[in-house]
Amino acid sequence: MTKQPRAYGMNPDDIALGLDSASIRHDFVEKLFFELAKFPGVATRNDHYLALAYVVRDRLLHRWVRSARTFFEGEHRAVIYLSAEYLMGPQLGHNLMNLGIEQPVRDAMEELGLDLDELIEHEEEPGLGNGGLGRLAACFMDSLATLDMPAVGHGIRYEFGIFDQEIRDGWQVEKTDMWLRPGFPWEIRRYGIEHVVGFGGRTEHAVDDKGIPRARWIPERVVKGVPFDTPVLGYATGNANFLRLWRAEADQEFNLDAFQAGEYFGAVDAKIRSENITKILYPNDENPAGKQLRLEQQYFLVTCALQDCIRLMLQKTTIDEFPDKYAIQLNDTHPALAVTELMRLFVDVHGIDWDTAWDMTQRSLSYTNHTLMPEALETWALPLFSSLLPRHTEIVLEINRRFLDEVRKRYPGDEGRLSRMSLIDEGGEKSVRMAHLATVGGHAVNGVAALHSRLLRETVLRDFAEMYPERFTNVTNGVTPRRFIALSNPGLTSLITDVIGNGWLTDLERLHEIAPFAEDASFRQRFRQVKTANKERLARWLAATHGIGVDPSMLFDVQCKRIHEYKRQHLNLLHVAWLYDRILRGERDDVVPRTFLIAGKAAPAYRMAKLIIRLATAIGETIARDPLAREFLRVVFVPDFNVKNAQRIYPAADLSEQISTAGKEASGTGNMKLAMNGALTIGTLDGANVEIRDAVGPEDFFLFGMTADEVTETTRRGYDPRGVLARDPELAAILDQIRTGRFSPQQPDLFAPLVRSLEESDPFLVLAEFRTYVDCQRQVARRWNDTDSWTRGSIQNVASMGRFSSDRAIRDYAREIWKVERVAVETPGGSGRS
Ligand code: F58
Repeated sequence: MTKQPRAYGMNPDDIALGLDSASIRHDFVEKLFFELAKFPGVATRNDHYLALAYVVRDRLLHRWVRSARTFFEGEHRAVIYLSAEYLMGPQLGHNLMNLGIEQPVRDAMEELGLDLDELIEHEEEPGLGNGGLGRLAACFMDSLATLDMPAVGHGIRYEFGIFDQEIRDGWQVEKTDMWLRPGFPWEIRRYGIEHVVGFGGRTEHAVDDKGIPRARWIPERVVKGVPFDTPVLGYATGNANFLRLWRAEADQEFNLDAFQAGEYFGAVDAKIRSENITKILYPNDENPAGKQLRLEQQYFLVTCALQDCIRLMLQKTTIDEFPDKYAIQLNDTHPALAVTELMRLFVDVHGIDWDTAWDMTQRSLSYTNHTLMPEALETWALPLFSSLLPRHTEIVLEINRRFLDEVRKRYPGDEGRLSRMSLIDEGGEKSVRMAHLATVGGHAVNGVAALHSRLLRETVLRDFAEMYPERFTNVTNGVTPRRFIALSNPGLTSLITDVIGNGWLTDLERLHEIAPFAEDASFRQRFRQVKTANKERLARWLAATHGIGVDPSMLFDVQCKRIHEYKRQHLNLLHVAWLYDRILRGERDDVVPRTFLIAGKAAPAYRMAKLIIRLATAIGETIARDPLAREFLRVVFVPDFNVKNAQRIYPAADLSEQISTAGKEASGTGNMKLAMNGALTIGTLDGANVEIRDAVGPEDFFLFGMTADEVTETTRRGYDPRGVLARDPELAAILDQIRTGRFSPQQPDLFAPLVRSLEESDPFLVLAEFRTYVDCQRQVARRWNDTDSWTRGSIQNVASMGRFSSDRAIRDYAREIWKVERVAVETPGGSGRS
């Protein structure tokens, strides 16, 4: 036990920090000087931002320390969220909101001649994720904290997050994300904690003094994992959780042997190799990269997180209580190695017998699936897996042997089922099926929307759902209304509060109370004013940062998400090309002035996605040059879609494009964020769209396209896009125009590969659904012309979004899967709940 000073004669609660503007101003100047060695006059905007962030961080530490103490001292089960990605978004504005100190801080800055909004704007976000999955993890962290549930999110502190996207000559260009360069003031490195992570090497098997067989893993190399914690404040509560991100470091700064032998560079090499593990986030959204470094990242995350859980609990209790202490959620299969790692820690390190360890592992873990697309399901080639993780390979094979025995007992003689269910895929090169491992190794599996969970049970995990039906559940995704309404759309927030009072941000079903106001003309007018102001704000930003001019009186038709063929941005673009053609031909009935805003990143190696971006920019340029068409149409590709930019776009949207091929989008969460901000959706019956439509009502949702079952049936029957083109000469003509350079006169064959892919295979039924989509867009235009009716629909959308709060999703997980409860954190001046 290290010697502790006698509580330093005081309690942390005694260190009071003023929340008034004078104290904030004083501390700000002090931080500028003592932390940054700057003083007003020579300080840069970044210095000002950092100084303010430190001032704010000081003011949230009490909550953090108090929450940590409450959880540590109590007998509670905590949630451990394991995710390879978190897209937290900018922190400053969010923390000010949650601390409730925005006004005094604004005043303090003003008194110093600074503008708080500029400092908030200055902050770069940590882009430690690709898209929906990473942002979901961040929304869940927000809700866990707000619902006072003890939780730690474990992840990877990538030095370089998702690339920044620039558009040059109409093409996507990737720029390295340097989020740590200006300094990330929110995190605190925990110097006392580090865990050793082994890779490669061999195993040894021996019998110990008690006659029990024991395995020993002798890794070939080891690295260290060190944690950095970022606080996650709850809203309207004194609770604060944290995100613990792990960075890899060399185990010894220099390998001494190599150094002494004069191999200076060899020694440095080893250091660099270790640190590479957490260098960079893989930028693929649906297709797993399959690279050794990626597997190293996954194991690194899992072992650091699990060793850390064990370290903490052993300070108070014994290892057998692990499942009572922790509910561990696997965010997709990226942390699925937790199954084998827990078994290794229990059996090899803590000497627990296999059966007990297996029971403990299963009771602790549960798994969320986020995709049905076969190519997106993770597998690892067995040779790679076993060379990197020899002991885990033995464990997987043993789990598999026992599991297949069970299958054999249940379904005697069913060889087909055995090979389908095996954790090892033996068709071709052997590989480990991570989704099977995660399903077998836990007690719950969930999909992320009702349709997706059903398809999961009926398709990719069908045999498992048959054998373990009680394991399968649905938890429909949700998003946090604090970031995606309160922070992004202050105008809407105060309008709602004006009519229904406070409290709805933590009880989102209460949004229903605004529904009756749809019939109130003056409310409708105020509601429209908010939307217009948001559109103007976006327009100002587009003009100032990208030199793009848009007209806020037009309908803002928005599709923002990763670029992927299944999401069908090209279907959207075909509609634009069709509108353009009609305008040129003078057929303008049912055409309303629209600005199409498209945003999203393409995986750097995904050629078709990059070509879709190029098509969007090409159509945009062509229309902008055409004096007639530009009166009716604009296409704007908004560069660098990330959380920060999303917060500008969602509040300004009139129409939300959710047009994936049914059965392909697991849930979608942008669909929820847009509807919460009053956009009407045009969409297919895919993912959570189904539930959004149920909530909103069919009148206020523009539905088109096949059901997931019809899509399956169409493909099964042998879909031929050429048949569609033969029946629809207008569509064929539009494809011809794109193919022959209408939008790329300098390079007429630029889009030939895209058109060819649609004509020859069209795996996502773009052509098959073109006509029904265009017809549905005509209804959109007609509805837009009736401003009052549109506004009613828009209000109805906001009013119906209560279910899609991530608070509801977290309550579902807590009740159905984790069995955790709210733990009130005592705050000196009351509960903190308002
Ligand atoms: C997304 N998946 C789903 N994966 O596509 C979306 O429907 C769903 O709403 C969301 O998860 C949340 O459940 C997704 O974003 C990734 O980004 C992975 C990153 C790592 C490689 C594999 C894909």
